[in-house]
Amino acid sequence: MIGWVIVLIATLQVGNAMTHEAGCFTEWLNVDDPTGDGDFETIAAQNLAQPDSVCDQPLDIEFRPTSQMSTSGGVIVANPITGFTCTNTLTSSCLDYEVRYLCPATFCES
Ligand SMILES: [Ca+2]
Repeated sequence: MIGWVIVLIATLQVGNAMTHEAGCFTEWLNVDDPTGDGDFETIAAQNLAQPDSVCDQPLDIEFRPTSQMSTSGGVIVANPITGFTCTNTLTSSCLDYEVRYLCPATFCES
């Protein structure tokens, strides 16, 4: 039984790796800063600032703070469908983040 579980996990990991190899990441993107309500790096905001800079259906999203500061506050939500948001709270503020998206190979070649 344990052997079957290991085989299944290995198969899923290989599948994900192959999917990623088929695409490419965009540049690191940063269209907002954390002043006001927070840092809102959404796909809609990005495409407004730079049309067609993000593919229609990203496969994945990565985000990182632009500074080396280790303490990060706010409430972070990130997904490849809408993008990234960090919302300031009464007690903790967001860092400035940048994001990039993994896009399908068809987008990379265009
Ligand atoms: Ca930002």
